Amino acid sequence: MKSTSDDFSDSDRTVVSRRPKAQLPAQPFKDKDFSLNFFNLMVRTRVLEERLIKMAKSGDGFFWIGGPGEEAFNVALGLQVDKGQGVEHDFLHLHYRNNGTLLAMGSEMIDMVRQMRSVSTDPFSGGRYFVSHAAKKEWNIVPISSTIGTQFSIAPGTARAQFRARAEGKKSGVSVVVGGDAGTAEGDFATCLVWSSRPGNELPLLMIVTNNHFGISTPASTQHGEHSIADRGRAFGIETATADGNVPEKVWAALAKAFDYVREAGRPYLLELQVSRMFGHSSSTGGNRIKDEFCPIENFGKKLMKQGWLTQAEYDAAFESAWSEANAALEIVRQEEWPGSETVLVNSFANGEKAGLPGRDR
Ligand SMILES: Cc1ncc(C[n+]2csc(CCOP(=O)(O)OP(=O)(O)O)c2C)c(N)n1
Repeated sequence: MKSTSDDFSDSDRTVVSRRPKAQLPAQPFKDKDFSLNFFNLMVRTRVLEERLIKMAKSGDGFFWIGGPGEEAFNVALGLQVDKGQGVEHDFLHLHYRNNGTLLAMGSEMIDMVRQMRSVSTDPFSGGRYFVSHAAKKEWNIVPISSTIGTQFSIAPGTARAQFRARAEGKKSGVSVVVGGDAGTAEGDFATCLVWSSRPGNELPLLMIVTNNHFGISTPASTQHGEHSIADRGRAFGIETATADGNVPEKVWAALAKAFDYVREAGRPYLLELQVSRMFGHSSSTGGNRIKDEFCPIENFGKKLMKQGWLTQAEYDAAFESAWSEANAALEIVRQEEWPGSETVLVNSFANGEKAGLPGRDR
């Protein structure tokens, strides 16, 4: 997609978030260190995705899907979320394009490289699920689903637990659910709108639709009669907004406003973000760079250079350093083992004990 604007001047806002204020400057993109850290996380996210794409193409993996083009959104979400385990912290019901959110939260590239190669050391699924499908109990990251939209009918569950905690006067985070534009055609999306907005039972749930204007190869323009997807929330009395998800300052501000609202009001919020899809849908559609797709990293890099905070040499060095990290991760992972057949039922709903295999939990 084309970004709606590359004007960065007036979108900074005071950050009010559950994260300790000391960790984040009040005007984040006026701070050089914060901006460069944000840029580096975007670069590491992009390089990780390109490393994963090459793995799928060169026999080190089977299939690729991920989020190149969504770096600005991914990093902003990862830095704003209240990370932790249990209802006191935020729950994340993510999409399969959110590796950058995990990196911004503190995951290592090697975690995703391991899942791509399906090795037993994969921290998310022990080599049993495909790439970009994280799950991490310690950070409330609910297993990512490859059936599109289903996260929207699951997310009200954690939001409901948080609603109850709030009603009992306990500390509570919020739930965040992320999905694509095409996924909003599923009944799960309607379920989410209904269940999050029942009068007297409104849920602390932030719904985010990343609109890249395609469902695999179906243009969104041929599917959506509504003016914007966010408009659908209005019929349910849900606070809504649309924003440019490609410009760090804008997506940061939009997310901060949404998080503040959900945390403070304990009510749902629907945020639609316009994002790019820089390598197409997945390896099944080629995984090749799409010409003329707006690149959030090039754009942000140019802005940092204009401000005198980054040189072209430093820009290039950021990519080189990220590539060294990604390549080193692959070298390690190539030496690791695939899971044995004896673990095939671990963490599944099947009763492994009957088959003489380990039970449900490790
Ligand atoms: C229930 C279901 N139907 C169909 C598919 C096949 N499918 C995989 S991705 C996709 C398109 C998703 O588009 P969107 O929701 O806009 O997300 P994007 O991939 O563009 O981020 C489809 C139809 C699926 N995975 N699950």
